[in-house]
Amino acid sequence: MFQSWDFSGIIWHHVMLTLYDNPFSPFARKVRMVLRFKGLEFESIDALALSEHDRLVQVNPRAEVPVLVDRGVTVTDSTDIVYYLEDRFPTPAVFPVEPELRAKARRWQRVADTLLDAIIHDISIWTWPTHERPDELPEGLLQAGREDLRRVLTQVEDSLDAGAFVCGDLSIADFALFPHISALKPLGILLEQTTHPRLLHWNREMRSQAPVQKDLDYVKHSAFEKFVSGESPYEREKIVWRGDRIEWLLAHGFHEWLLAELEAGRAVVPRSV
Ligand SMILES: N[C@@H](CCC(=O)N[C@@H](CS)C(=O)NCC(=O)O)C(=O)O
Repeated sequence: MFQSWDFSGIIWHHVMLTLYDNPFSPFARKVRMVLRFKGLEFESIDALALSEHDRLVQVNPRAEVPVLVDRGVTVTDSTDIVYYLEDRFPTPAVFPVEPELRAKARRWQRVADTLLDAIIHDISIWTWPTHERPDELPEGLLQAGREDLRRVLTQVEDSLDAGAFVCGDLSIADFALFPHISALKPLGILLEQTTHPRLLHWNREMRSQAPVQKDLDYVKHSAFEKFVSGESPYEREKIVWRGDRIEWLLAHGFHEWLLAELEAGRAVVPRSV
């Protein structure tokens, strides 16, 4: 590894990092923002493209992105990847130093990854440009999602009392939350100045950060490339349902809908080993 400086003053580490990636995955987006925040260059493979499936299974039998490969070390799961990157490239850090703030950052990463992701995934599949759904949203699902989202967003609003970012300085909590918060508007869930002034301010601050800006551009450019100017390279019918996303459906009584999806072969679960 060697280091160099560009004119912006950022130290760039030249290492061979490969990210099994996908432009639209919130977990991959979190990892990409952390990589860029740390000034790391990486090679990206859109591993959810059907043509890359076999390569993805070789590094992750669950066939999920993101996966990071660094000098023959393979790390799966976005949170494990973030821990690995923090250990290997400690500065700039994405975890706060104080134990209390570290616990807060870890909690928000978990809430973003397991709860916000589940709600947004489960209510949005009918809007995906990849899948042509034969059915309509089951009655009550969108409302249940909106209610739970309101509750979580109020908690984020309350936790933004210390400054512009969730844990004071920009941290993993912000990078984990951002992909989900930025998915709300397309779902018609708007943050209001009267109820969520701090979140709106946070959203603006986040969008002005270089790693976030760069990722938003990448997502936008990829959406055009994959869905407008070319033919979608992704799966069109099946949806892979992992634990948290199933749990949220079951918690709201949509087991019959899920069963019908499983029976129709449209719902599948990840391979466990
Ligand atoms: N816990 C995992 C979850 C990763 C995950 O759910 N990835 C989804 C994309 S958002 C995936 O690869 N799904 C497989 C598929 O859609 O084929 C992490 O944090 O990395």
